[in-house]
Amino acid sequence: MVTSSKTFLWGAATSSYQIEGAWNEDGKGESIWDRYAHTPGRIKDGKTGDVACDHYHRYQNDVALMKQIGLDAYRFSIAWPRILPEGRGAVNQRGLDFYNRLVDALLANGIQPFVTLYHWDLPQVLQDKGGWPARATVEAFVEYTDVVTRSLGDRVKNWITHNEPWCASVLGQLVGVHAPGAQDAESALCAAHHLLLSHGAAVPVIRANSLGSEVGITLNLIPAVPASGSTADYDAYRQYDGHINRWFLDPLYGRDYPPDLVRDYMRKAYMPGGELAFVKADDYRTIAAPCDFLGVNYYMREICRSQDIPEEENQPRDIPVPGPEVRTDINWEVHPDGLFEILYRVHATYRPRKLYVTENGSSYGDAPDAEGRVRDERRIAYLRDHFAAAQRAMEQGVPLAGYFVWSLMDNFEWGEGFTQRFGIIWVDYETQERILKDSAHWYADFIRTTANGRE
Ligand code: GCO
Repeated sequence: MVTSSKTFLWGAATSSYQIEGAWNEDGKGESIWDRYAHTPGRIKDGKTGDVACDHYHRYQNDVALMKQIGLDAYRFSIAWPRILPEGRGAVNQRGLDFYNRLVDALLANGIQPFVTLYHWDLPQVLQDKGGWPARATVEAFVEYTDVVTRSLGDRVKNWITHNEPWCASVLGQLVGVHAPGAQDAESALCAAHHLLLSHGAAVPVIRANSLGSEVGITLNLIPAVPASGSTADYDAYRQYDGHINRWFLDPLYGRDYPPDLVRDYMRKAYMPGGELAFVKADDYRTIAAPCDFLGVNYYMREICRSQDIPEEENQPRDIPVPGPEVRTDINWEVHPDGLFEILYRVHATYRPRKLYVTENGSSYGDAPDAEGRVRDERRIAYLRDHFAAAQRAMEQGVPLAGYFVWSLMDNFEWGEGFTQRFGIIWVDYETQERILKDSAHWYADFIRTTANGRE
């Protein structure tokens, strides 16, 4: 498998709360993830991101490891409460300084920074004023974006406004398994709308402050299939696909919210104040601001089975339940074809100018052996097969421009704490020692030889 384009970027991704630590240093304010992780019972292993990978203090060493792997690009996120501890207003220069140093270190090593502005660590003070369900948070995000892009915009040329607004709204406000841990469908829909709106409102600010830069948003997209040809399973599929994919893709590409889902949500009384009452004049136009790329995070497919009728009346089941042998340690099915499917579908339906796989990777717990080597063959196979699926999509005309492996290093996996290891670099959380896993060596070789024909 050879990716022919000379400009294709091979990278790795992380996010601020998952790796930085230094949760209350140098003037940083509290984030909703600090508050959530500090609340007993929220995180599986009872741990927090207070220290995590201590990347805040070890970034130079981490950039050197990226260089050793030969990464073209590195995707990371900025912790809003480091920059604006009060959410708005006074700027904390020491917070900006950290990201300036990081960006300079990356550029000095020939690594392009891809900056995510929001990977879920909202300042707690803004949560106290209503968080994403409150429309005022949109303005706050635009202010924060302005501060960050004025400071870094001369050197950072790739900006991602939001990471996975579905997770930030649905997991955070409806299911309650992410910060802030609310369980309220009405506020989840408002939060989703304000995340999208703040994306669109931020786009022109980024363009003005960071000349010649490219701007996009990252969605977690899940290709779904009905488990059978039954009408009930098709409807389960329609709802799932609508809820995860179309609810976000449609408005970003100028289509308003999908009417079938609006009907479902009205029926379930999820619409605060009546049908789409949270959508104000011009919101759709703002959300659909033309972007340069779409970031796709791909981890799994979903096989949709209706819960509405008894199993015995809903047969045959055409797609079997995938067995444990094809699952990673977090119990997600390994299904590389799904990456091809979702990239192709997004390209065919929405025509983004350019796409990046902004995250793809696997959780496998392989630990260092007696020689200190981490033999994570399953991760190598996972990456090889997903790279091949992306390659097939490109052969079908999908304008894919880069691929970011999740993750550069093992880190704090949200509600799972440190129980899941997604990294191509092993992290010993006691000593902060890093070890390049076999997958990192394989990736380094791949980038040097196969990819881009660089040798
Ligand atoms: C997400 C986030 C990452 C996760 C990764 C593995 O997709 O949920 O962007 O922060 O760690 O996806 O779950």
